[in-house]
Amino acid sequence: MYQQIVVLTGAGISAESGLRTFRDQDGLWEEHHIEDVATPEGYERDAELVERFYNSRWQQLHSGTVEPNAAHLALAKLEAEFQGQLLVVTQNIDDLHERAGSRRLLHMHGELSKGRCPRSRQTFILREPFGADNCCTCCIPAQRLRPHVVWFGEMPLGMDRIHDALDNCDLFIAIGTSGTVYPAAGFVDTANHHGAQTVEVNMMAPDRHSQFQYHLTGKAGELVPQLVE
Ligand code: BV8
Repeated sequence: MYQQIVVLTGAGISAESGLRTFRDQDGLWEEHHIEDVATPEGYERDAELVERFYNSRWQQLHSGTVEPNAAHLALAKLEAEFQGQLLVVTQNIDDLHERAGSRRLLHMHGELSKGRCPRSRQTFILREPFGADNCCTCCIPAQRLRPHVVWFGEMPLGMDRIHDALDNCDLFIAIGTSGTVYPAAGFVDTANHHGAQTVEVNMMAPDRHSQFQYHLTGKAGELVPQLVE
C-alpha cells in the first residue's frame, strides 16, 4: 500500500466543469498572448488588459454554472481514505478542488478568488472584480490589488512543501496537464528519481509523456473515479 501520494493537476481536470484549458483547441492562449496577460511585464504595460483576463475567468467561476466534476470529487474521496498521506498540488487557480472537498491542497500558481497587495503581498478574498477601485486595506495610500496568481518569471508557491512531498512519495499521478510549464513539468523526474510509481491521466500524450510509467488515456472525469476505486 502506498505511503505518500502526490497528485499534480492541470487545466484538463477542470475542462469537464466547463473551464477552458490553455493549450487545447479553443484554449485561453489562442485569444491572448502569454506575455500580455500572464507576466509581470504585461501587467506593468497594461494592468486593465490583465484585469479583464482574470475578471472574465473569475466571473465565469462564480456564475453558478461551474461545478466540481467527478475527477475533483474522486480526489477528495481519495484524500478521505489516505488522510495525511495524500497531497494534491494544483497548477489551477480555480477553487473546484476545494469545493469538491479537498483540503490537503496546494495552489502552486495562486488562486483566482484572491487579490494580493503588491507592496505587502497580503492576500484578500476577491469580493469584486479587479480594477482601480479595488485596493488593499493594509497600506496608506491603499494599493491596487493584483491577481494572486503566479505569472511567468515569478516563483511558484509552496515549493519547499512540494519538494518535500515529492522526495518522499511512492506514487505520483499527473492529471490533465500538458507538462509544458516548469517547474511543475519536472515533478515527474523527481518522483522517478526517488523510485515512485508514476501515472499520467490525459486525453492525449503530452510533452513529458515518456517520463511516466503508466498512462491512462481518456477524460479525467471518467478515469480518475475508476483509478480511485
Ligand atoms: C519559475 C498563470 C523561476 C495562472 C501560469 C525550465 C525550462 C524552460 C522554461 C522554464 C524553466 N523554468 C522556468 C521556466 C520559465 C517558465 C516556463 O515553464 N515556461 C514554459 C512555457 C517553457 N516557468 C515559469 O516562469 C514559472 N516560474 O520557474 O520561476 C524563478 C526562480 C527564482 C525566482 C523567481 C522565479 C512560473 C510558471 C507559472 C506560470 N503561470 N498561469 C493562470 O493564469 O492560470 S502557467 C499556466 O500553464 C497555468 O498555470 C497552467 O496551470 C499551466 C500549465 O498548463 P496546463 O494546466 O497543463 O494546461 P494546458 O492547457 O497546457 O494542458 C491541458 C492538458 O489537459 C492537455 O494535455 C490536455 O490534453 C489535457 N486535457 C484536456 N481535457 C482533458 C484533459 N485531460 C484529461 N481529461 C480531460 N477532460
